[in-house]
Amino acid sequence: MAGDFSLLHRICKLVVLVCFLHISVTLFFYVRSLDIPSAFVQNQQQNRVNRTENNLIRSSKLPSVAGEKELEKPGEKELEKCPETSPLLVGPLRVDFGSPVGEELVRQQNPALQPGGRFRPADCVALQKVAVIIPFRRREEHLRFWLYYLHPILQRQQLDYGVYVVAQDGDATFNRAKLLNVGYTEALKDYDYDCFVFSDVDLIPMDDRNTYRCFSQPRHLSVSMDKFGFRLPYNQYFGGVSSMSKEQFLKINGFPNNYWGWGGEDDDIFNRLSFRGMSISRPSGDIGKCRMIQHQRDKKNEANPQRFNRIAHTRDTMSSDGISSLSYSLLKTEKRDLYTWISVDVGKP
Ligand code: UDH
Ligand code: NGS
Repeated sequence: MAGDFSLLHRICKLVVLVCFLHISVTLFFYVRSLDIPSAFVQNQQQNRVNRTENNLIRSSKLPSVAGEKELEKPGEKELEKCPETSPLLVGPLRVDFGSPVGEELVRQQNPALQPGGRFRPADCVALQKVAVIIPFRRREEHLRFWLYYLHPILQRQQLDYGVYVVAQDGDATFNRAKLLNVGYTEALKDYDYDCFVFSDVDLIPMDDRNTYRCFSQPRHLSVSMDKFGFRLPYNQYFGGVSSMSKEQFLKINGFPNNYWGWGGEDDDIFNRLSFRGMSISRPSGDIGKCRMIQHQRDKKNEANPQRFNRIAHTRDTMSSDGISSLSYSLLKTEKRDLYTWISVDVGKP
């Protein structure tokens, strides 16, 4: 009986010892997990390892202006790639054109802009280098609204971007698509852009998740315009705002040069894309909402009576008419505070 008791006593002591050991080990790890400074150092070290293993990119501390070579300098900061989705996005935006805005206000609100309307994020390397090209003639008030709304959006989208306003000089009939070809050519003289966004001056996105960048297929961005009741007017519609990588743009020989006046050039671009086997990528109707600044039809941009005949022959004309046959006279390139101004003589019909 006494023997049984001492065995039980020894088993109990063993159990208590095991429990004590268990509690001590648990306590040790718990206290270690509370050790914030050392956990932080550990994380930092881990981050450093990850950065070296993954695509480590070097870039100067301050974003440098377009055209500068990316040379490593002493005191440089290592930057990682920006994330796929910018953490700075806020979603739906209030857009109204009730009271006019001045350029001074836009300058004040965008202190990080470089001359020529250039920007790149300071704390990460943008995923794409985007040239935003605006066809233009005598729409100064619209341009101020565009700059006021778009600069903050494009910066929140963490893009390495530049804005190019391509202004048709003189009073000849307007030629939107040719101006876009000029914008593509001139922007590439400025910086090694890999993506091109073509935007009318009077269209403002209502949601910053509608990223002004390029996708694996050409992108139509202005899919849900207020003037069309926030829906596509027709499935093949490719007007307003669109984006294309350099490769996609060259695959279709750029845009047609011979659409003078209003209408059809965007349908020709759509035809080019489909004849080259590409499809159109679009944001959802919700994210793709945008407002158009109301206006009257411009002078010297009357509906082009030849447009129906031209779009019926895109297949035959696209390889001879496009970026490969573009000719124009460059009158002036000026790096203004909020955009690069390109004044051009595109000729006449
Ligand atoms: N554009 C100019 N100046 C012009 C003509 C066109 O800057 O004189 C540019 C501008 O970027 C515009 C784009 O080219 O947004 C497309 O012009 P558009 O006239 O083809 O298209 P928009 O949507 O007007 O501006 C369509 C006709 C509206 C008639 C409205 C009648 N109430
Ligand atoms: C189509 C035009 C397009 C134009 C679209 C929307 O009819 O160029 O309307 O125009 N195509 C032809 O005329 C062949 S809008 O209402 O925005 O002025 O983009």
